[in-house]
Amino acid sequence: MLQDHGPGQVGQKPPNSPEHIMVALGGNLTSVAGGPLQTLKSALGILAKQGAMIRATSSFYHTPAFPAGNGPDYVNAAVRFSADWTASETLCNLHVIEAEMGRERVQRWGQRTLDLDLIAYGDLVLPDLSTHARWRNLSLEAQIGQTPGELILPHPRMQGRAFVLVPMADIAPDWVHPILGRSVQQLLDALPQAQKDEVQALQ
Ligand code: PH2
Ligand code: MG
Ligand code: MG
Repeated sequence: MLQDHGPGQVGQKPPNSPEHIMVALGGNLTSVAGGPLQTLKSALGILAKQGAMIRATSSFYHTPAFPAGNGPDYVNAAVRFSADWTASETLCNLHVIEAEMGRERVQRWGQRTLDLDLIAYGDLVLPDLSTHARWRNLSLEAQIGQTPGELILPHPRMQGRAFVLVPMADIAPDWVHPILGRSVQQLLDALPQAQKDEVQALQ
């Protein structure tokens, strides 16, 4: 289900305008706000209070932890907004929300109360094409062992993850990846059906 906020926001801007700041939300532990669903809803409330103009929010989805067996199931969602923030200011504001929800950065890809990943900031590519390609093409093992010290945009793993692309297809199916040249819907269509079937909308 797609929820659009505010009058006249739909269809007036090209799909890759800076209106498209997009964040993936995920959590699989109880936070100060409650269970993961409540945590994600609270995070959206704080984001709006910080000054983000929310354009669309996805449904909330129940997803098995990735890699398989890596802790409790997640709730995942995605949000699209515009804001008077640079990409790095956006990242800082997301970290503030994670901290408010009691997020502790202990283990890479470990369990977490709230994970807010900046997926895209319009068409912006950071830091450059060759660095982006290196992060995008890392093996799964290397991905788990390495954390980039700088902001990489679009998120280097968005194209391979149904728990990111299914919610994104609710909020921006026509957004075109500025490097891969494929829309969110096309990226999602390319994923194995079994992966997509694991992502189930909460009623
Ligand atoms: N996030 C991770 C690692 N694994 N699995 C699911 N289902 N959803 C996530 O958001 C997720 C994950 C690292 O951020
Ligand atoms: Mg993440
Ligand atoms: Mg993260």
